[in-house]
Amino acid sequence: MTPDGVKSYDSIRPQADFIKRVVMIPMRDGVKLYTVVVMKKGTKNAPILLSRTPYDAKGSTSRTQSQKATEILSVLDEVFIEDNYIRVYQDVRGLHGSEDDFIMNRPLRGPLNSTTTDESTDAYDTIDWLTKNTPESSGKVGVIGSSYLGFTALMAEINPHPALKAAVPQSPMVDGWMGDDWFHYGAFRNTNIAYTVGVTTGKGSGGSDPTGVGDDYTRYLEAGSTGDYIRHWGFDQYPFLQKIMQNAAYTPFWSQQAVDKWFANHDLSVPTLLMVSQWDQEDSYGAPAVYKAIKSRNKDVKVSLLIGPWPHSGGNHYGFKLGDIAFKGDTALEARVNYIKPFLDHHLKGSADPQLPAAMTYATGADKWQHSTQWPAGKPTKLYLREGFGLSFEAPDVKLSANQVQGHDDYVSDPSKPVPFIPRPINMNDSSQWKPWLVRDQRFVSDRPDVLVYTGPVLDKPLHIMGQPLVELFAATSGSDADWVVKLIDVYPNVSPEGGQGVMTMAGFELPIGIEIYRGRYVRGFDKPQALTPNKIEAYQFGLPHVNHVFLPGHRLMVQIQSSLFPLYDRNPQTYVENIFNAKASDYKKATQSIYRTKAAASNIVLPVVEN
Ligand code: PG9
Repeated sequence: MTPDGVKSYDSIRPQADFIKRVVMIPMRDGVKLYTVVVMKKGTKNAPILLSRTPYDAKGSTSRTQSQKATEILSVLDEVFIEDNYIRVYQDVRGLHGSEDDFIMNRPLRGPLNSTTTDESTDAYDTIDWLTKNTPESSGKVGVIGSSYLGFTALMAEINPHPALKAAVPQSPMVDGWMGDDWFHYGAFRNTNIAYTVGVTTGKGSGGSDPTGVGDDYTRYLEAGSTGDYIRHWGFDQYPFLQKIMQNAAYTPFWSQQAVDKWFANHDLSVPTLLMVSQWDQEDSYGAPAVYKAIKSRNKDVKVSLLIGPWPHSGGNHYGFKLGDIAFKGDTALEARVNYIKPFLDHHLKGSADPQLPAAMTYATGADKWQHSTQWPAGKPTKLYLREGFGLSFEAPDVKLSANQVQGHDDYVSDPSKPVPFIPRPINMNDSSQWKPWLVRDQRFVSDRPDVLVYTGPVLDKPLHIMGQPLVELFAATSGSDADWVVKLIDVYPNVSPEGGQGVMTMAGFELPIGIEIYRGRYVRGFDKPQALTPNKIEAYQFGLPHVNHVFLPGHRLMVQIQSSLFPLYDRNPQTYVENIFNAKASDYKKATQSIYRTKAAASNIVLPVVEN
């Protein structure tokens, strides 16, 4: 009998082109994990491709009620299942069909986990069992998966089972405070409240948060602080949300579970292809951070980074377009066929070595894949904010006048009217709003008085960047805390080549190439929040997401600066309070923000420019 109470899936689907087995795999502590094994009939001497998921192994292997393997599995799986791979999905400990309790991003055994198991031991035990109990297997295993599954793929590489021969962690959750799901540089991401409630309710089948409907902008604003929102709906009973509220700063709770720190201190033994999406609205931080950690330990280790023009996990779906941006072909299929599969075929089946370069990235704007021997590939080049709301590669020569009137641009940030991250009404659970938000035309906020807009001249030749743009912002606030949001934008020419209504969207389009937020209180250290001195200039430095983009002739560079991105990120009260989750209504105050562009305080973005 399978755990689902049927004798065998093979016996109930005699016409199917696949075999499906459901097994409960025992872990070292006796806990059994629900696992679905799928392969085409006739598969033999085949590698196993494993994904360990919080998103329902049963659902992941029954996309439709079809009798064809390609139709019950995901789009990602097609190229593998058609070519003699065994595909395995397993529910992580505590979710769906698996036994025990669920711990979000279960940390490795150690200070944060006093049990005898973690995701790395569960991967080990699973691989051990699968290789011994799957007669069709060749004994070689690869792990793959995006996001939470990317996290479990990375965990499998920690003290790996000898049969694990290759890993493809895609947009893995690596450091949830620094820049993956939970916070970005200290600003909390409200989207995750609903996620946490959904994933941890009813062993993962609890659905979304029961908070009613309506514009999220209004719902979160009316609630007060994010802590008030969480308490109002009773979500403070969820252990992970409690942990989040207790660990608003970069405490050991976050630093000790950051997966890149493990890779910075241990040798990599499993061939690894890391992936991230250029417009990854959930986990833009993790893959490049792990790549950097591995290379900083040993620059000769063969590890590759693949960046595609997708939203989060987009490499596992169709990659023809994102929002209003269209690409030349199915960029996601191209990545699977040209890079991921040859990489896995080599390590799992002994096929020819595709000799993947250090980085394979899709140049948006130029619409082509490019190979680089190092990442970042561009040369750091400062793009300065200039007087008259201009941008230039020439540094400003302005001195701050004695009365401080010259040399800065100001705006008033009012926490009672935060800048929306997408046009209202907002429903963060609506994937049609959520997935493309990072490529949303920014004209919907360009005219707000609390958004500063700096624009460069019309380009007469292409400007190509490959790497991570770095923000160096010299700014002051009249308050005692502040958030700084910086957006690097590609402004399309204000022409509509075909003239008609239908193509007007792209005339003057303001395409974000990177958007990031930084919570000012951490300027002296992420573990050392402190009140800002009103009107004192501070230097804020932080990275935008990694990109490969060509700004085409006729286009212009733009930088926008603002102090909120609501309700995706919680509001900064702009008055220093110890823990923003507990800010009171009276703490939320307007503040005047000043962005400096003088010789001594020359705000800029360091662009990784490639000379073509
Ligand atoms: N990035 C995912 C996630 C979202 C929110 C919280 C935790 C994880 C994921 O897609 O798995």
